[in-house]
Amino acid sequence: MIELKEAAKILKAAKKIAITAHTNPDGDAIGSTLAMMHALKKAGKEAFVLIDDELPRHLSCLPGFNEIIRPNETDKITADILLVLDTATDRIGCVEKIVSAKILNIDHHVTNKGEHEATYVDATAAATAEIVFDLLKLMEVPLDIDIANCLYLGMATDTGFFKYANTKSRTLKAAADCLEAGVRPNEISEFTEQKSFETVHTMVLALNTIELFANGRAAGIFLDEELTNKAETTEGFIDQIRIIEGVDIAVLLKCKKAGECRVSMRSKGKDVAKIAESFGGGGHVRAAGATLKLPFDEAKRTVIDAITKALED
Ligand SMILES: [Mn+2]
Repeated sequence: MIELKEAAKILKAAKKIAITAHTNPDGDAIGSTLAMMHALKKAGKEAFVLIDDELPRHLSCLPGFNEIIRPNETDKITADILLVLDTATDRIGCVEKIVSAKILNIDHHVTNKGEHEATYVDATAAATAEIVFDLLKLMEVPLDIDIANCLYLGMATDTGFFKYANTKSRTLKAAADCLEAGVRPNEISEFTEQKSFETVHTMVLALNTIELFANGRAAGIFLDEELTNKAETTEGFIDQIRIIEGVDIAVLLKCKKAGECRVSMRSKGKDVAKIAESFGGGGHVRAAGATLKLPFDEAKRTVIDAITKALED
């Protein structure tokens, strides 16, 4: 593990930087990587973003979104540094294999154990974008509107628009600086939270699968393959059930293809990172997820059992 000023030094010394984040990218993953791309270019470096996955359309408002490269497994890329953001290096798909560069890993996931020497993890940061905000200060790269939009979106999406427990005064101060640089919060919200009619309709169908368990202390929505593929995005679905009175853990299970389900959990207190880790996933105390290589019914049973057991402890 290194200090953040060491990370700033490493980046300052590099000329060509490949930037990546986790597959199944969220607002913080895309926001942080694009903010770094803009900042590094501004500092006179060659910088580009590689994401080995489809990109969510609701993030396409971000400046630089169309420059993100989806790499091929057969590509060979060399760079001075591979900057891995918002995840440990195990969730970056083929990027891990095709890029030869020294790794610099910056993350805020408590489950990141720092496999590489140049790893900086701040689990108290609400978002990786919040760490990037500090990093750019150390690198003396001033915020411009592009960087600010990317950082603001990263912080906003990881904090449920500044309402989850990870929202600190430090988060709001960084967000305030982004507003000073010209960010319009209403525009970011309108664009990223906007959903198609079909998606809202699918949300209604998804909410119909709701189940309360663990004596009412947990609620879940469970999307089989058909429902999962109907939904263009499931962003925000879980927020509709985490508000239920008495519910500590809200869970969303989706099954993109047969035998592979993705579970996301949100809690008001219980450590869901621990539950996610028991499935080989990870995350934060109050927001975590994992992929289960199980058929839908079995995955559902496994998730309900694990959450019920955790709430009994
Ligand atoms: Mn994040």
